[in-house]
This record gives sequence, structure tokens and C-alpha cells, in this order.
Amino acid sequence: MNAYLASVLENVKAKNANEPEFLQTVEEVLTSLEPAINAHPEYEKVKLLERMVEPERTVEFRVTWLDDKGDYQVNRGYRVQYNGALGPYKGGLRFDPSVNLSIIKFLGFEQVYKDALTGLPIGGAKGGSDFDPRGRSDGEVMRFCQAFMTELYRHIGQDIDCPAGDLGCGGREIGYLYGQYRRLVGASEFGALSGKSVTSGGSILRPEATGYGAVYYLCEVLKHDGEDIKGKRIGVSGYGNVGWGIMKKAAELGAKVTYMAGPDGYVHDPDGIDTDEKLNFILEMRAKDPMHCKPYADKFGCEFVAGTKHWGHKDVDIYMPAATQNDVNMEWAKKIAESGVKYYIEVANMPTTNDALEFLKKQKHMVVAPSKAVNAGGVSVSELEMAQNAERLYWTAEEVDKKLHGIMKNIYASSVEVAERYGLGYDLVAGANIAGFQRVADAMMAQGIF
Ligand code: 2IT
Repeated sequence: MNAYLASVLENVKAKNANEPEFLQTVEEVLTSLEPAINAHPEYEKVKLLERMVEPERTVEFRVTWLDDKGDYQVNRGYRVQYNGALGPYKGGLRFDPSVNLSIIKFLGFEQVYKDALTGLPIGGAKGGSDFDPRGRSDGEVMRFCQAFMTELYRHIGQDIDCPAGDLGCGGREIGYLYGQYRRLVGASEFGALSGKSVTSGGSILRPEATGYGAVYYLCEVLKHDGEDIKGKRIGVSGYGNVGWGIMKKAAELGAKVTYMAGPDGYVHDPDGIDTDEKLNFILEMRAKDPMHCKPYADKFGCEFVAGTKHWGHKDVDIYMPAATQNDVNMEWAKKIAESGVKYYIEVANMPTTNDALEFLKKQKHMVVAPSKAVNAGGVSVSELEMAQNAERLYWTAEEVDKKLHGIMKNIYASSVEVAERYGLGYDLVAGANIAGFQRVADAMMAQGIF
């Protein structure tokens, strides 16, 4: 390995030894940058990589709120403003008991290169809290969000940092966060948060954007092989906004999701989750209890298998992990490779462990696409929301969808072009990493010491 790259990696590992998820992402990204680092010996002198792995700013804060019983509750809040070279920091807020600094740093680092890959003027950030919204009443969620924003508001703003949602932080939470932000700053500063409801300045199609974008990207991958999405069967994990958006767009384009996995097990619906009735049922099921997908199987009379995942089944054409990080480890990757299924399209942030990703990339019969490209449609429409807010106008669903489609095609094309330029062949993973990295690197070199 390039000596400069190797020494940076070694230092990052020593300095962040107790942040496994963060180290996992840094290792995956940096390793794939090797040809770009070889081509730019000038980066070493200005310690470009050392700067890139260090967040520009990290804020950690106390969030105290009262639950319905009148008891005090204390959570920890985070915002890691990772890199602002390309524009205002942009990235979601994750509300989940698993949240810690390692998770937020991994998501923030990943977000920098994803946001760069969109070609839009946004830097990368991530934040969140170890708050668990599941089982909490509306009032509790509102009081938590208000307390969270009472600290966060001083660090964000339409030209500074624009948070959005992520796991556990959907339209309801963004609504309460935005309401408190507006109250505190005393202005309708719409561009300080994205994912708002349309009546609060949100963009049409933002909830569906990540899933729709993933399917648009998939269409490019299939086109490259002379294939059509029509008739394709897809296995997804996750049925939040992202998984749901995939189901809806796939159905619209004549494909169907036949496997869906959740925390309790998986559902197999060979007819496809492709009717309004089925898609609406998932919304209701999720609102009542996000932890169980079995009610879908009960309602539509299909198979449910408890406590496991569907990866490795042969009767699909495409796997799309769209739940959370490290969903597919080496054991599952072997089953996936053995199944003979050709397309492994990552959707969730870092859904594959590094060894499993390497292993899948080596399978000659497979095409592997990375999440930072595939799921970038979400943040892209967030940026379109910021642009609409700055102009004080709303684009129609058709306009937003068309722009999203164009952005996803560009992301795919630039990843392919960069990988070929560096002699890596058809490598969508390295291509995405290098293409994103190159934009950030160019901006940082232009802006001098920071
Ligand atoms: O992972 C992601 O890209 C997001 N959670 C969305 C970020 C955003 O600012 O829309």
C-alpha cells in the first residue's frame, strides 16, 4: 500500500481505537483511494488525509426532558460537523439507543463523500441522540425534540449546517425540531432543517427520495448489462422510508419486492409488495409498531420466518440491504455469493462489514454497488429542499423527480468514469469513493490551511 496512506491509517487506528464503526468506514474509504493518492503526491505535504479524517467540529450535549409520568430523562446529543469545504454541513440526525460517538463519526465521514458525490454544494455532517422514540408518546417525542433543539439551534443555520432525519427521526420529529428552531431564532429560516412537511417548507418527494434514487441507480446498473428492471424480483431489508420507497418505485417500473426483512424476521411475498393496499398497509403497520413485520404476512397470507434474514435465497434477482449498518456479515455474504444472484446493491449506510464487502466484490459473477452512491438521492432532495427554501418556492413532484433522476444518473456515470480512468475497471465502490474524495480534496486544496 502507498506509504503515506498506510501511515495515516495506522495513526487513525491508534487514535480512535475504541470507535469500531468509525474505523471500519475510514479503512474502507481510504484503502480504495490508493490510485488517487498515488497520482497526487502533493497531498502528503499539506497533510490532506490527516485533515480529512479529523472532523472540523464535534458538539456533544446534554438533553434533559420530562416524560409523561413527570420523571426527568437525560440523553446525550451529538452533532459532528465533519467537512464543510463544499458547502453548509448536511446530514441526518439518528435517534436510536445504539447511538454513540463512533456511530455518529462513521455516519458523518461517510456523509462527506456521499454529499460530494451528488455534485451539489453541501458539506458533510451527522448527529443524533441515544434517545429511543419507540414506545414514547407524541408528547414525549415533542418534549425530547424541543430539548434537543434548544441546544442544537446555536450550531446550525441555513448557511451553516442543515440537519435532516435518519433512523428514528422522521417527519414527525423534524416537525417538532423545526418548530422549536423557529421559536428560538424568531424567523422562518426554512433552510436550517430538511425533511420538513410540505406545509412547513418541505420538498415534495423527500420521504420517498432515498428509495426512488436507489431504484434509479439500480436501473443504470441494469442498463450497463443490457438488462431491464421490468419483471425483476428484489429482496430488501428494512421497510422504513427507504425500503418503502424502493417497493413503490420498483412497482411503478414493473419490478417487485418479494422479500422484506425486519427486526423480527422476514416476509416472503412471491406476488410482490406492489399494490397500493400492500404499500399502505406497511405504513399503518409501521406507525403502530416499527419492530414487527409479521402482521404483513398474517394480513396477506404469505410466509413469515422469525428471527432470521432472507439473504441467500435464490428466487430473487437483486439484493438491497436497506435497514442499518453491518446487516450483512461474512456468513451472510457467503450465502449471497452461493445463491448465484448477480446484483448486490447496498442502500443503508455501511450495511456490509468490510470483509464481507471485499469478498462480494471479488465474486466474478456479481456486481456490487456502494451505499454512499445508491442512497445519495435522499440527501440530494434535501439539498433541493434547501434550494427551494432559498428561492421561497415549491417545485412540483414531477420537477423534483426529474432532478433526482438526473442526479442519480450523474452519480453512477461519474463513479464509472473515475474507476475506469484509474484503471480499476467496472468498480462502482472504488469509483464512488474516489469521485467523492476528489471533489472534497480539490476544494480543500483551493481553500488553503484549515
Ligand atoms: O444518510 C443520509 O444521507 C441521510 N440520513 C439523509 C441526510 C440528509 O441531509 O437528507
